[in-house]
Amino acid sequence: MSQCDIALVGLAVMGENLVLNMESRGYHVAVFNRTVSKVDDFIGRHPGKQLKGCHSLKELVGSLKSPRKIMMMVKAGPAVDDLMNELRPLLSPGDILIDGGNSFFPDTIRRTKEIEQAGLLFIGTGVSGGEEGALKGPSIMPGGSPAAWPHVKEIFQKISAKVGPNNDVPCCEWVGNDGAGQYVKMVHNGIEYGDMQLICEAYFILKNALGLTNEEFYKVFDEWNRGELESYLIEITRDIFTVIDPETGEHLVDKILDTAQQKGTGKWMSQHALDLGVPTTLVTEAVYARCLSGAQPARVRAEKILSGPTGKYTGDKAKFIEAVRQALYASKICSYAQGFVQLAAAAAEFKWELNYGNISLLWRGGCIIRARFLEDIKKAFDKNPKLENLLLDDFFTTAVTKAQPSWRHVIATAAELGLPIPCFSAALSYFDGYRRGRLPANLLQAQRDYFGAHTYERLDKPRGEMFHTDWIRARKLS
Ligand code: NBP
Repeated sequence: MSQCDIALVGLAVMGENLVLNMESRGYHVAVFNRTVSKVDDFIGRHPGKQLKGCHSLKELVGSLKSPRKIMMMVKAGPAVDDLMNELRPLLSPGDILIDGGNSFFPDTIRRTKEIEQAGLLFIGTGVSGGEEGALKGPSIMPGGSPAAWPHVKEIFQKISAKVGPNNDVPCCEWVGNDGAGQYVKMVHNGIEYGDMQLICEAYFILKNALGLTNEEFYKVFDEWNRGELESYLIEITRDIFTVIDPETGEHLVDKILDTAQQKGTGKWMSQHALDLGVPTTLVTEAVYARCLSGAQPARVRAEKILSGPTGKYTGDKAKFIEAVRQALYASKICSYAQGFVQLAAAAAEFKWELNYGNISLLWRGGCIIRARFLEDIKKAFDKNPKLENLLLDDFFTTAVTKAQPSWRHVIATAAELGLPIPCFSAALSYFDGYRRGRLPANLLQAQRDYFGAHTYERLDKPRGEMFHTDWIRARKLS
């Protein structure tokens, strides 16, 4: 019976929840898992649903309407290629293979090409929102073979998160060719690293400079979540401060080892920023902050040897909390500005036609970085689709200008009190560097030319005309 609308392979946490989401929107879904016992277990746990449990890939493929749509939700990496190799001989021209895992975008570029050469269509899609998002409505960022999109558009948009005044605008739109969807998901994850680290730095300053209690943190984050910082991450951070450890009766957050783990998508974004030659400094600092947190035993040893300031902030408490809020907002704007600059550089490199307003809308709901201010980003790109940098949009120029005194005060105070805030500082350095028409690279070019005859351009001559000086002969020693 060829009646199922779509198939899904990989019944782990994401796959199971996506299947249930699709089924709840009226789709007949065929499912398969490498460990076949999990198929029967899953079907057994969900009686009466429009699901078809299959015990082989052949059975799965045979149960689908044409063109067949098969979504793979398996561990990113070689598992995807192995599964594709098993599926390919079972498929017919025009059938669509969809990889919904966190695949590295060069793999998606390669797979799109391979699959298209075999006469099939490929989609590599970012899916964000974790377990709950997968079930109730994730943010979906599809890219790959454009001809595949009309066949999956309805299903994807129906299962995705919705935003807008009537809650009917799907957080799912076609992103672009081959690896574009996975790239946008990677940038989403990198920005997520930056957002999380910025929130942690705000927490660290307020905890150490003012000595806020967890009850006070709840109120601060609750307040922040009512304004321009309103977002999923601020909301869950607020709620974390309410949780009590049943074992000790104390706040759970204070019992957690300060060593952050990572799965690598933030690192991928930073690595590719370096390849592209764009300064995505906040995400990179956020990755490094996790690395330094991981060196916890070394930090505990160093703490006994290296001294520094230990004082508290002595000024007005409420005003300082507001200053930290503004510093967080301005830094977050810089982080997103960097993310969109990287997207534009990648689009130029891979010849993707990205719609930046749509991308900000994809992140508006369902995903981890969902936030009110993505609406403002969408407006900025709708106003000017070729906007060079978010900081140059009137709304954001005004926002950072307004926040500037507080932003500088917070960073100066943190430096004086010896509190590390790498992402706040990176944001301000980026802002100050970007707004300067003249930077010290004139001296750097002189150094390069001095030791390596690398030549330099001159301010007073046409760009591209190169000069060299014999610095040893020319120097004047007093
Ligand atoms: P996992 O990433 O833990 O993968 C487990 C699934 O992959 C199981 O169904 C497993 O089958 C299957 N699998 C493996 Br491992 N090797 C296979 C192979 N060679 N052939 C066929 N199947 C194979 O699952 P997940 O956490 O649900 O994530 C799925 C994808 O979604 C990943 O790429 C992940 O990065 C991405 N993602 C996850 C989240 C999240 O919150 N967890 C969020 C967004 C995206 P088995 O049962 O036989 O071992």
